Amino acid sequence: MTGPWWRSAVVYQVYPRSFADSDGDGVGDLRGLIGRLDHLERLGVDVLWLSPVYPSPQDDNGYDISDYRDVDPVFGTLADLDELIDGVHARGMRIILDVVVNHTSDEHPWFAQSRASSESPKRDWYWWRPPRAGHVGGTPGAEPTDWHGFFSGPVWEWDEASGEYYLHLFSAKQPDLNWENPQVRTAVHEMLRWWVDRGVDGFRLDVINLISKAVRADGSLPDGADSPALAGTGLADGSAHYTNGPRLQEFLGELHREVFAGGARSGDVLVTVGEMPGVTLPLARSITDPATPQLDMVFTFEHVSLDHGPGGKWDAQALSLPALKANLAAWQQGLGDGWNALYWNNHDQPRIVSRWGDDAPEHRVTSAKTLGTVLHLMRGTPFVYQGEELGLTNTSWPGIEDYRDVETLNHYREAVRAGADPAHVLAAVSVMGRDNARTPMPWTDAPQGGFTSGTPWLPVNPAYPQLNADTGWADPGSVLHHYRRLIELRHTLPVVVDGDFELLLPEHEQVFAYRRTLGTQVLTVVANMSSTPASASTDLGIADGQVLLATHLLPDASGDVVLRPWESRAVLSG
Ligand code: ISL
Repeated sequence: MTGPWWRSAVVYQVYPRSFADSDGDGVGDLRGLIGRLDHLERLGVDVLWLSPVYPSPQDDNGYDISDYRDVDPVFGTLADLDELIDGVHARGMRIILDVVVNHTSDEHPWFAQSRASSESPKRDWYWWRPPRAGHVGGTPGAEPTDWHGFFSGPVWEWDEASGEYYLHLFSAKQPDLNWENPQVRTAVHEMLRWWVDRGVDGFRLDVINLISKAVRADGSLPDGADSPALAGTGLADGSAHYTNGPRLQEFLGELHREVFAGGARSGDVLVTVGEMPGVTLPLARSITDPATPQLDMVFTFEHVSLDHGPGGKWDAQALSLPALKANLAAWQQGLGDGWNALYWNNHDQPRIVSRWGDDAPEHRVTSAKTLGTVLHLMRGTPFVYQGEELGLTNTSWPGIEDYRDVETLNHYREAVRAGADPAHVLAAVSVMGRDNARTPMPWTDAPQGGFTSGTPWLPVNPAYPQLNADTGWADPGSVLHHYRRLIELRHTLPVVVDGDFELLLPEHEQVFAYRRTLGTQVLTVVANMSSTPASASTDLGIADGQVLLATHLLPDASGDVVLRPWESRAVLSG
């Protein structure tokens, strides 16, 4: 197989708060994770992506960092993290850290110094702006721009003491760093090199396409555009002014030169993946083009936005399979020399088996397997999010008081204040809320799924007595073993890594089919993505091939393709 090691790798994301708790405080930790590395090794993944464990007030579960060079006591110590890095390496795997450098916590010393006075040498490390002309600071409408934040409400927080506002695209406890200031960039480079020296193999960079803001020559920022999703909030969509901004590629190129080009301590190349809400395909192609080194991969949000309605994320609608196929195929074929990051799930997305599969008892296992097959046999590096390999489902609770996620809680408050029916908002939250992804990992059928001996910070999925890692390992027909085989196929079959991609049956409403070709090797994937039987009149040429993986025992039928609900097959010929 050609190219750097990460082209044939599979990444496994651990959200440490929900992975494994070693000390009974109900929150997962590093020692818990160290004790579960066998699970990852057995699954066959190559890379562990660790969501943030740095010191943090935990306003956004660690995506609000108050010290970039230590570990929060809730997760353990720096020595535990060193041990994790060694433990991962000893198993022949690698580890990448999640770094959040678009913003810090408001409790980071940088921000404390910046806030201390308008004369502070660090004042300009963040975005401080006076009230809108003619308005009194701290009153509604006085914000420097009318942008709506990712976590509801305005993106500006009034600071009475210094008489200015600071910018926070996320929660008020996550002030945005000012990347225009070269000192900020140097500080970020130094911090990242410090982690490389400690032995990490790369980074996942949080919302990294938001770091360049469209600031005018006079220092002002433009107002946003009207959006139906924001009706009733009095705020506008400012994303055009902070997404994929004018200096983004310059900053990324500099990051590459200053940090990534140096490689890992092991002497190997590092791997980098940038989270990029709102990234376009041409931009992703340019960012991941090895000829102009910036990042190795980016996470697109296009496919996971296809079920958003006119009201946005909280207005979910049915997925159109032809639209999903068209989008994924465009990314498969449109990245040029760049490389895809393939994902269905992470800690921000609802569980895929509940979202686009069917989590009813008769379809959960097959739909989870089929979704896995379709994703893993495409071109790119697949990312598995903890629990996805078990076919873990969404969970919902009766009242808003049971939810923990800052995005969900803020949205609920804002929507209800604007007049929405609380039951309706709660229903939307149960479908799309981020806590769906954050219920603790069920390991065994013991109380709390073996996640903790105490009370978990978020309830365990009630299905845990049957749906857990132990039962998965014990059953050769489980989703877990299916994922293990998919990962093995990537490691053993060059066509999975390097093959060209061709979408078949683009208009079919139920069937997702594609062909990968490398020389004479042809891999065909055919999947019924629905809960009813599907047939395709076309001969897909799979009758004579070798079946590599199938959700069902093969039917007696020969050439014609008739698929049972959620049936899928991967067939190799040539
Ligand atoms: O979750 C989302 C869907 O509404 C996104 O808006 C999400 O906030 C966005 O993808 C950015 O995510 C990343 O940065 C956030 C953090 O809360 C997320 O967990 C992280 O993945 C702020 O750091």
